[in-house]
Amino acid sequence: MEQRVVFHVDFDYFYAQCEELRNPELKTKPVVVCVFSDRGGDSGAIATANYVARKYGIKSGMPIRFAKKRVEQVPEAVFLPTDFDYYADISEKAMDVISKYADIFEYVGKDEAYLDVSKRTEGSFVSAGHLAQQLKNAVRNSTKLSCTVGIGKKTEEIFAQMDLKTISDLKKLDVFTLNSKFGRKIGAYIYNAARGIDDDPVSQRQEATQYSRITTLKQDSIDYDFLAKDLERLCEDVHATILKDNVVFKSVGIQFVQSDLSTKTKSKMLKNSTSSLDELRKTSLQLLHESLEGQKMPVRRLGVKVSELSQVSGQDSITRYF
Ligand code: DCP
Ligand code: MG
Ligand code: MG
Repeated sequence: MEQRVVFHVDFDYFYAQCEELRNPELKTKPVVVCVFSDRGGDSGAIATANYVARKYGIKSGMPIRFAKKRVEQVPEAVFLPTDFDYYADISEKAMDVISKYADIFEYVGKDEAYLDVSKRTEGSFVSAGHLAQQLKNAVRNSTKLSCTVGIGKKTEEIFAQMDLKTISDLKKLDVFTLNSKFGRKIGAYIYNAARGIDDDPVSQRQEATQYSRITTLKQDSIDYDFLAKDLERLCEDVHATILKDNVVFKSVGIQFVQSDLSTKTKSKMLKNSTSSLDELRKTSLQLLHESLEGQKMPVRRLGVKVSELSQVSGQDSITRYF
């Protein structure tokens, strides 16, 4: 097999960096971007934080209340709500630039992509290094964003701390040690990659395979009528996307995140594919009814999902409009 060179590109502290872009004064302050839940107050979690805030131990996924505690003594710390449309705009511009540097471009998410550059670098890591630098410059010039290409600075620092210089040093470590340093996902990846096991091809992403919506309830509950109200709203939301993307679905599912944060799901396959809101609503409510039988633990978050999708082409079915 010819030498493959694949870049992993990831924007640095993405949402927080976007916030700094439109308000450069933030740069020297701890900036924390929060996903406030529908419950009001400080209920919710941290989406991300800039590196100044991370020095205080603030990180993604942390409850907002904990993060505020960490910077109690830092009056200039800034807590902002997410602005997804704005981040999506910036991401789109940057991804446009980045994709020009790839033979094959795989979009992973708003702040992440894989680029197969084997052809244009002729498998040379030296020319890949130059290409990576050009890519970073181009992204910075067009959007002012900074990004990381390759394994990244933080991983490099951990490798240095562990006195790891070569792949054969890395190979001497067992997967548990790696997991404890890098977390399970990255630990396992490094363990395999050090052994040359990573043949995942870079490929353009497929169309969506499911649509889902989830919401945090105003209060934990096992009351059918209370849950049904939110569920109907979620169905309408999902349905709007289905119409926009012109797809039909054959499977409907609902999801509970219970008060102890454990998850419960239930789904149903329909006889025929459909895009009918009525059918979506009816099936979800039936699933809700069945799921609540014998349910003891209150539900904290409620979700709905449609899958087994197909694209509608040509003539629309009459049910599409109901
Ligand atoms: N994100 C989120 N909730 C999480 C993790 C991430 O909402 N638990 C969002 C906010 C991040 C974005 O996704 O800005 C990208 O995630 P990354 O894991 O790439 O994290 P960052 O880009 O924020 O930081 P880094 O510089 O470590 O890549
Ligand atoms: Mg990132
Ligand atoms: Mg990322």
